[in-house]
Amino acid sequence: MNARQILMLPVHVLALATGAKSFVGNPVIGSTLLNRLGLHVARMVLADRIMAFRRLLLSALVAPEDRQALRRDGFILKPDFLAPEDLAAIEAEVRAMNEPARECYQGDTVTWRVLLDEDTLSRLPATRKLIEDRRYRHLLCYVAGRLRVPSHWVQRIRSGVRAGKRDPQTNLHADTFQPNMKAWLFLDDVSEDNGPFTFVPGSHRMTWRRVKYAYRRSIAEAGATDSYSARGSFRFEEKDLAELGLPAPRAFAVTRGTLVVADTVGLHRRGDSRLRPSSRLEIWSMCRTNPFNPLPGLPFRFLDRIDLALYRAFMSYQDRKAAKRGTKPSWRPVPRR
Ligand SMILES: O=C(O)CCC(=O)C(=O)O
Ligand SMILES: [Fe+2]
Repeated sequence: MNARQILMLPVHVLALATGAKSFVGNPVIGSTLLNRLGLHVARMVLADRIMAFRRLLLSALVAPEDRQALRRDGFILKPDFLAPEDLAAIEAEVRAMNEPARECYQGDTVTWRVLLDEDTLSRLPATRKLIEDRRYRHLLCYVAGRLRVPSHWVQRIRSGVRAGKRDPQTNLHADTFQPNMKAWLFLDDVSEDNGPFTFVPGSHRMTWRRVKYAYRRSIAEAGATDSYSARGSFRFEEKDLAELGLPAPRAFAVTRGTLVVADTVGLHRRGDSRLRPSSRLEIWSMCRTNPFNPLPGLPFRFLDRIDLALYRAFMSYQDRKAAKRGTKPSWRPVPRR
């Protein structure tokens, strides 16, 4: 530990009570000694049990078969989630819209996002109808274990559009140690050829094998492997699946209008795209809460605005930090056309 890390020690210790996950950013989380004593796996198992409790509290939000699907597979799959005319209306307005966006470059892939806040949704009535649809909200809330899911984006992923290494999202990984929610409502048909979302069914479960595997990785992790794993999103090899007793990954080759709501503590990746360039357009949502809070929060929708204002402030702070360094932030602003 250096002097700065010692001064910051109280903050690093407090961060244990949050979703902080970086083995290199936090010397307590990355401590080989503490992880030998079970720190990482203890946080993982506790977060798993707390999410199970929160989902239990919210079980009335969804149908029994949806609860079963999430428990069994780690995702809920809803083909033809929308009526054809609603889907067509969303597509038309999203393809035509001209909103401020942000772009992230990862390897040869560009991810483009428009945040669906109040202001933007006021110009996108069909999309707003989806975001306010109770059936949609309830599915997302249940998987997130939270009474509110404020963050939605229009997202376009284009692969093979710039010189660069392989898209890092195509490596099999778990986003973090804690159960959480991500959702994709696809506005393009997705085939094996344009980078389908790919998930290992059942891999979200904290089985004894997963715990043993995570224990071993947590001891080795502070700086030992790739930078994503070291920052707390473990990358997996296909051969690890046998050790974990898991089946082969399933690629979601789906038609437009399919909704997938998944717990990305499970193992997943973006499939390779054989089409060069390829493009995938979707309404994308995510929700990651404090993993150790046993309660699902408050249902008041006006709080969404506060969450989104904080999010925008955080992004502007990243912009200023990058400007000071003379670099670009990882999510670069893309102004209106
Ligand atoms: O876009 C995808 O198919 C998956 C990307 C991913 O790993 C994620 O969003 O966590
Ligand atoms: Fe991921």
